[in-house]
Amino acid sequence: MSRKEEEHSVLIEESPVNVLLIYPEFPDTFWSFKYALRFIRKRAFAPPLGLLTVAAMLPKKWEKRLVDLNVAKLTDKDLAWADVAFISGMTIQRDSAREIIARCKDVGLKIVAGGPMFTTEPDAFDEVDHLVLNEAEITLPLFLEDLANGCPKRVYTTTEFADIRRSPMPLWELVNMRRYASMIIQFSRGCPFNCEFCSVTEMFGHRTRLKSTDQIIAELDGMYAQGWRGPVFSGDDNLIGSKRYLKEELLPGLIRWRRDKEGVQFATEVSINLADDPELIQLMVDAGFTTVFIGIETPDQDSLAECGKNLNTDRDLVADVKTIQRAGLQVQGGFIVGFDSDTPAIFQRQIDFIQRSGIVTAMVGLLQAIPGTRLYERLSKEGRLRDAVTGDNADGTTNVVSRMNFETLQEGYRRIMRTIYSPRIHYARIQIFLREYKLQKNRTHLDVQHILAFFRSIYHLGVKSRGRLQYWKLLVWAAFRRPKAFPLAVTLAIYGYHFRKSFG
Ligand code: B12
Ligand code: SF4
Repeated sequence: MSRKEEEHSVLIEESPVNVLLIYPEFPDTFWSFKYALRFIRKRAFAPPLGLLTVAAMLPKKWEKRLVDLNVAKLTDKDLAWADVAFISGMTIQRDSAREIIARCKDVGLKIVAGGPMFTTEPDAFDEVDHLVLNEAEITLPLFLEDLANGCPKRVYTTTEFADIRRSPMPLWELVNMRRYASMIIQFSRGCPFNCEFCSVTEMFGHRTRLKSTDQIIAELDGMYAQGWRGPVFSGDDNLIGSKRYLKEELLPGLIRWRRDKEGVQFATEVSINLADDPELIQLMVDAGFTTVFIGIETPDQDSLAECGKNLNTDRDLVADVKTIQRAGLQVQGGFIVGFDSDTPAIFQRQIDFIQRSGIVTAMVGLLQAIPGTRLYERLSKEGRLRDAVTGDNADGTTNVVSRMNFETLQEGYRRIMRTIYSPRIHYARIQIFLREYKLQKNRTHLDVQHILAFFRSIYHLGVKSRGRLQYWKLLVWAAFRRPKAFPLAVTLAIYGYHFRKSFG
């Protein structure tokens, strides 16, 4: 047997293989919700769905363990137990992934890696033994087959998109649900639109691929059977890419499923044209959706045209957001500054827009050019790229050589963040939102930790923090004017605390 064959023999053997599925740690970011999660004593937002899905595709007789570094430590014992490590991750988890890879190598563990970061920058990880890239539904069986035949290659990749109706049910049993604030599923992948800066269509295609309703119900049943009664985030690129299927199949299916269930509510990502379809919004609300994230990007028409976000042009975007809020969905928004068409006036316009729309959770970032996007190609031709992207589009960095003076852009960006999350503006925005928002019946699932979170917020926001007076004003206002939305007002106030802390 050659040395190479020997190296792989441990994986080919008929005896069970111990697979350690490792998810790297997120740094402290907008979406980490680190400071907010402490209030409800949770360690992370959601478990790594990619790894749980991959785990379900591995041979049944293989032993599997998940170590999500966002909720647990990777111990030497874990590494000693394992025969092979399967690592996933987004670009933002790069540093932690590198540390994990080094530790695996130190103890001689074979490494198989996949997921968004490895797919976008496969050349950056020489130490990885096998890069199983793109969607594992296509590439993993090829790797497993070659492995069984004793000839696994280093890189597996594809230009095809998987039929996700064949994706297996994620292995929920590997997850300690108590450590997470939310569970996660994925109804669909892909988006029909073509925004210049967006990497979604490059990675997941323009055709919306949906799981079947039965498949989704089975996933939810699995989660529910394991005791989950809280929020469920659906990691869609744009859930409403196929409206007919949603209206005729998925949403009626979810409505039926939720009839005898407690507590489960959904959040997802959609495009602004949801506002044009009151029937669809109502069905989503009836199916248990409470929150949608929408890429608004900018109120500037020229910048929208520049980035090809045609679906957002020539609309009254504030009115659209309010239509969705009035129908019963909270809108979170993504915003970008640094387009070629932007002038220094954009900073105040973004602040005004965010405030008027009552988008309490607004993720604002500098325009970044992600490899593989049309923007990256254009700027590369124009010689306007520098550095590598950090992977966090809300950290105030960019690899784009901007048309606007860079110091002006950075200072303007900081001003937006400082302003919209200052206690006075943020608490006022919560009120603007709650005045519009149609709260659904029985929507709020409160457990002991949520009640304790309220008392913790009194200490941290009402006693210790700057802005305590505004915090008390918000509580009094909510208690008298929107009593049923009181818990939501507290939750949103806690989010603001996280955004202030993580923005520094
Ligand atoms: C849900 C989600 C989130 C959740 C994360 C929940 C969690 N568990 O932590 C939240 C909302 C917190 C989030 C935040 C962010 N996200 Co996000 N997110 C998604 C989304 C919409 C779905 C991810 C998902 O669960 N998919 C379902 C699973 C089944 O798919 P998957 O993870 O890709 O796994 C498949 C393959 O990749 C592969 N695979 C995955 N892992 C492995 C491992 C091995 C060993 C193998 C063989 C295969 C394999 O097989 C799986 C099955 O096909 C994706 C877009 C998308 N459509 O995937 C973006 C996406 C992952 N996010 C992205 C980004 C940039 C971010 C943010 C930095 C900011 C932002 N733009 O939102 C933050 C960073 C997070 C943080 N904490 O700071 C990018 C990542 C790009 C990159 N190169 O890293 C994506 C791809 C969207 C995009 N194109 O812009 N996100
Ligand atoms: S609508 Fe959103 S997901 Fe679709 S291409 Fe544009 S930015 Fe990407």
